[in-house]
Amino acid sequence: MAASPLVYLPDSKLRLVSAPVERVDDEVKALVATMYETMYDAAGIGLAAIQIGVAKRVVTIDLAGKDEAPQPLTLINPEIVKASDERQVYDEGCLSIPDYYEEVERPARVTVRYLDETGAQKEIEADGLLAVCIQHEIDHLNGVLFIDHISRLKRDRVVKKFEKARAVGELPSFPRRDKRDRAAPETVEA
Ligand code: K1U
Ligand code: ZN
Repeated sequence: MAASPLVYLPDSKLRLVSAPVERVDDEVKALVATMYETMYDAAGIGLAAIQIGVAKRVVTIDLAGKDEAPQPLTLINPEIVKASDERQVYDEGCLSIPDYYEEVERPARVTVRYLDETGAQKEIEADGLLAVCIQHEIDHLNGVLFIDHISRLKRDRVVKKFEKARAVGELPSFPRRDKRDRAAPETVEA
């Protein structure tokens, strides 16, 4: 299975609300395989199907480091059923907004109900980076981007930069940053 091209800001597809998967059939399994190829190829820790142009509620995640065995987690039709009052902050990035990072505050722990790649219903309790990543990906399924959680000024600035770059058929460049580590999110004092 080959990787698919990524969809970048300001593509309007990123604002679509993705449709629930009715049945985990061979077509969905093929989509999941393509998503893992694309995510690993792009060195991401997560991917929503809409980021490759498919408006279905499918997410792939793998937080394993370069030297660790893969830990793929497939979430189909994920739903947050519980979120903590406690919050945490993480410097988020997005494969659809390359090389741009900004701090986002979200619930520190979430419980998520989903279907796995066999169609079985599961529940997972997540904290730390996994909680950040799951919430970031579920946002994608609802047409929400991490830049929607930052100030309007910063958001307008980054959107303009990507609009200008698209007009000349490029992606924008940002000041060079070290390759992201899997740093731990920081808890926010109440
Ligand atoms: O959905 C996506 O765009 C993938 C995104 C997931 C994500 C990263 C960081 C915080 C929240 C959600 C990425 O994988 S961006 C790649 C990246 O910058 C990164 C990779 C490893 C650790 C941290 C960030
Ligand atoms: Zn993203």
